[in-house]
Amino acid sequence: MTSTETTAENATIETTTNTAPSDNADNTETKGENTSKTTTQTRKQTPVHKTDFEKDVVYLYQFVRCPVVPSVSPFCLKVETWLRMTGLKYENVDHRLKYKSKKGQLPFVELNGTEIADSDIIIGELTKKFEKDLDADLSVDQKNISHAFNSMLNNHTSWVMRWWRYTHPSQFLKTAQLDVKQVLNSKLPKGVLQFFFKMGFKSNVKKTIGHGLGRHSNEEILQFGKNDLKALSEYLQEKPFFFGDEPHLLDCVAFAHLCQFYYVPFGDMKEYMDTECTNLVNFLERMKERYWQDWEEMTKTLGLNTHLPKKEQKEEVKEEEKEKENKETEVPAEEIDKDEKKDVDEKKEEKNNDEGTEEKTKEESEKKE
Ligand SMILES: N[C@@H](CCC(=O)N[C@@H](CS)C(=O)NCC(=O)O)C(=O)O
Repeated sequence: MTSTETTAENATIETTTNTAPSDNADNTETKGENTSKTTTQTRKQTPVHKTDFEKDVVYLYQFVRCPVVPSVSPFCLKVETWLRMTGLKYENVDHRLKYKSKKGQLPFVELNGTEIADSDIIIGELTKKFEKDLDADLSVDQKNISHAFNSMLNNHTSWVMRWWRYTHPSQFLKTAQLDVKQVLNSKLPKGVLQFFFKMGFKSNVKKTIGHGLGRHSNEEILQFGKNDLKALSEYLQEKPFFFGDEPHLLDCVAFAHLCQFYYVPFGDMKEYMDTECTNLVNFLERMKERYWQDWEEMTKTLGLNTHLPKKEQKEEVKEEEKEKENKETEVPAEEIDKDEKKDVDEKKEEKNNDEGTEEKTKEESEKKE
């Protein structure tokens, strides 16, 4: 999911993000100890959003929570799972989709006044800085297998899921039980926001065509996804984790992506996992038990920091209450279904004429701007 995809107020977001000047890490290294006065003075110069940071605490910027999975972004879920696996101290920043990284995406983190963007780069940098290599005990062969599976998950498997979400935005909203007002952090009526959300998602269909995956038939794409699941399932066998009794980086990455297939199901993916890859389903449960004990609480309250002691969550709860007060008219389910039918018809059109699609989506995003 992207900020471009999810926000009707994208222009504001771009502006907010881009006002931060370029890297100034040395300058900010000591700001954690600053008084609030100094913090205010330096805010304009700092390249980070969190100016009153605590030294060596990782501040994670990601999407809002969702009632069926902690994040509908596998990349955000990957970073947060990794932070939990390594036991590093971290906090989610409740930025209400205001920020993207300087590379234009989520997730990103801030550490000691410096931004680190991209899930793989975040994990790589934090691994070095805190000496938390989850794969330290793996053989060279195992590391290469891990690399190959990770690349598959990040660059192929995830596109199957993206393709489905982009081509079925209303169904995605319904399955993920997302409250579009909360996701977009807007007071506009829900119907208007759903419209923007759908347009944003649909404008991304062209990305799947650019990737190559989106050029295939629905059946072929779903089969590609199943082939990836099967490969993972056959490699996992009856082991608790991919490389034996203890989890490694691949377990983290696989968990983040498989959650999207199983808990925000699309096509017949969930049924496929339940019948053909039951070991993957058990693996998800195992990971949840070990690292996501607050899963129920977080998906119910949508709290970003349920891993922190209750006192530290207080401010966030207040924000959520304010948000609830702002809730407005719901769009009836039938409306969503009607829209979805339209989506499917439009998808058929898109498939028949790639160039036409690209023109159309370009016009849509121009209109949005
Ligand atoms: N390679 C990036 C991928 C992250 C990514 O695709 N993030 C999406 C959300 S799931 C995003 O923010 N996209 C914004 C965009 O592409 O404009 C990573 O591993 O962090």
